[in-house]
Amino acid sequence: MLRIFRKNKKKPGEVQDVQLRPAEQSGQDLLEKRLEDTRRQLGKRLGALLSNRSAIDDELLEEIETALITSDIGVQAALEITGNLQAAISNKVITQAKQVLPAVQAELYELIEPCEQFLHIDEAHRPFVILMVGVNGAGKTTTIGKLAQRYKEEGLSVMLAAGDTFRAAAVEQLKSWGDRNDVPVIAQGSGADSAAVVFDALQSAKARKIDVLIADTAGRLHTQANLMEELKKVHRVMGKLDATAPHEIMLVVDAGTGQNALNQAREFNKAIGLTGITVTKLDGTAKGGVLFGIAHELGIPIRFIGVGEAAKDLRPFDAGSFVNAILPID
Ligand SMILES: Nc1nc2c(ncn2[C@@H]2O[C@H](COP(=O)(O)OP(=O)(O)O)[C@@H](O)[C@H]2O)c(=O)[nH]1
Ligand SMILES: [Mg+2]
Repeated sequence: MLRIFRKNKKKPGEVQDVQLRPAEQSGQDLLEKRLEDTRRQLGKRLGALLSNRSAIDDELLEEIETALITSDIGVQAALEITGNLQAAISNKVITQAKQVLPAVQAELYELIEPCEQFLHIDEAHRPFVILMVGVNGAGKTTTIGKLAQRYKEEGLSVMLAAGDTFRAAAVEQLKSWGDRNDVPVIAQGSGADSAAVVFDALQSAKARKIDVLIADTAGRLHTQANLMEELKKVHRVMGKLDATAPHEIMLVVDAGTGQNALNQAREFNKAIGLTGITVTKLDGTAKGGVLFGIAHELGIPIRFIGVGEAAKDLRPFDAGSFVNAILPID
């Protein structure tokens, strides 16, 4: 059962509700199943800690802190949560052990809820340009394919730009997603200038009145500095055709890399400024807690989560269902 209900955060004139599809709304069981490893790491461990426990003492708080830290939530966020618990215990807001788990759940929700910001494809921008960045293997190209399918299903016209020109296979991979979804892919073959490919694609998307242009990029060049310079160049050339583009700079990180995902978010954000994050491969990892670390340190909107290989396994990030899936209270 869902214990946390989404608060109505909508301010007048502001559209920021997560738009979950019916299958996503009713797919809590499936989400729990896909997030099982993280749930075992965090939820079951905390549950075991707290069952048959009557006294709330310092030892308990320390054990909770350890459980949170080893769930990849990050030291800072874990300390903040246990600090708040300590305060609630001192103030007699929490007086019984059975109140602790719901309090942890509420803390986790409060921490991550600000990052629940749905990516709206703003009609004021046509094409709406999404620049995808992230290290090799994070899931960029796959996520682009899934997004292409999602937006097509919503009736939007989509175009893809094969901006990862560093690896020959990357262009082919993007083309096959394009073929599958009947979406045009602008490419120039491997070794081409990434910025030139993206420039061409944006020009073509404008001429064809495409709704959404999604640009793939390389995840590794000869050095990290080279990569960041290339991404800045891609950004710059887009600006020559549309001063407001890109409208989203989305980092893709693999949850399974744990604290490295947080490092990547930090580095990419510093170099090029991120407007959103997608966290992939939450199925098959116990490190899903890293979302809280990202939320705590960077506060960047978490747009989507990837919980499997299929297109439908890319879900808009919804804080309530995520927290309920990894730390259910029954
Ligand atoms: N299980 C699972 N695999 C994923 C997910 N997202 C991506 N992958 C896989 O991760 C691998 C690398 O993805 P790719 O898109 O090529 O990464 P890129 O180098 O960043 O473009 C592929 O085998 C994908 O199928 C996910 O959410 N769950
Ligand atoms: Mg790729």
